[in-house]
Amino acid sequence: MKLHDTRHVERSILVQVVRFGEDALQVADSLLELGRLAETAGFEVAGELVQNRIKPDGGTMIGAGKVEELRAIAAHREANAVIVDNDLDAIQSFNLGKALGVRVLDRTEVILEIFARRARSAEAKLQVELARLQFQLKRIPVTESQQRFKGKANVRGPGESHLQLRNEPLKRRINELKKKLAAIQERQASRGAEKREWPVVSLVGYTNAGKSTLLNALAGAEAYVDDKLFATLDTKTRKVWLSPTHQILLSDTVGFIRNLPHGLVACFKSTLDMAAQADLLLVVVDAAYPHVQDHIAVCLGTLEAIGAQDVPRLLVLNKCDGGARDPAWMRLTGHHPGAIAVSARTGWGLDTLKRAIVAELRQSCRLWNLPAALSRNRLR
Ligand SMILES: Nc1nc2c(ncn2[C@@H]2O[C@H](COP(=O)(O)OP(=O)(O)OP(=O)(O)O)[C@@H](O)[C@H]2O)c(=O)[nH]1
Ligand SMILES: [Mg+2]
Repeated sequence: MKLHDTRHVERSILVQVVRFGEDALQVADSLLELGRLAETAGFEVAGELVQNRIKPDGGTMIGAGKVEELRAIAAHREANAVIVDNDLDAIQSFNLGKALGVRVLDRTEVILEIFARRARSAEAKLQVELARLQFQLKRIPVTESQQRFKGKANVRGPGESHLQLRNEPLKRRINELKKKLAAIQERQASRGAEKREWPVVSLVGYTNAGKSTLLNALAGAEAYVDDKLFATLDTKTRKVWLSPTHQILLSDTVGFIRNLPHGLVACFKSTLDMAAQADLLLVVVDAAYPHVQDHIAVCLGTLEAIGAQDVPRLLVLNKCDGGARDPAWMRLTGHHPGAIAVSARTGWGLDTLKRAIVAELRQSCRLWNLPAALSRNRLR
């Protein structure tokens, strides 16, 4: 598949439709986050348009009047792309693109674009290609002839068989990719089963919370860290000694984000399965972020979506650089009594975190209740 050429910077206008009753803070945050996503994907943000609607317009999401306004803004700001925070369906995307004469993307497409730029390992590349193709399949260009049939669900339009033909190669490639990914997953599962002599602890959490920095701080590893969303797509696992007698395998994972498309979650299944099968999850959040509760809620929702809701977990409030007097920690401690505050950057709180992991695994992990296995492993 030809990826869109993003070597030159595109100027974009962000668009958000706010529905009646939506939480004002959450939608404002979502728009800010869209701006960061756009910049990470290589776009410059040249303006914003927010519209309040009772419900999105079926044809263009924003309705004819706003389309005109948006076209004027895009022309005035010399923008060549429009990025919509809400999910567009095939018809809305087609109509908006046609009316505006610029490239139109929604949140999912921007995330896909970032993933395509970031994927390094063969597995991550396959996962991203699968996600893009599945997205493309949903968005197979809506031709004008098809549009005429919109709303007449039982009418078989002339475009339909043509469409089926166009879909065939896509579907074949999707099946091929799924098979390749399943084979990789099987190999990993058998290797994982052999290696599973130590408890597995997975770092999960909102993107940019500091998971990779924490892995590096605890394991002396060199995972890629960046102040960008979705810096990590290729997961790393490292051995970490928590005490002279307790070792764990600590793994990094791809970050979570609000409205993470289900298709993407499914494509990163093998990566996220590592979290679902872990003995303990460290749910890492950026405590300095003002609406951290929203991020915690997104994390818990995503854990449920990947079937990891029953894995024991510890909440780790990262970026408490001010130590015990850190304002974020002081603000949150009452709300999350079991949480551990740390600063992966300064190292503050890491010893407490290690002790908490040991205590948690002593209770829940079968491996640590087998002294013979432990001493055998220690001799290796
Ligand atoms: N101030 C401060 N910044 C931190 C801390 N830990 C991480 N960061 C910064 O936060 C940014 C994101 O860190 P990463 O470790 O890449 O975050 P991540 O959770 O792995 O992010 P993704 O892989 O994108 O999901 C980087 O700029 C880090 O330097 C911390 O304890 N304090
Ligand atoms: Mg990372």
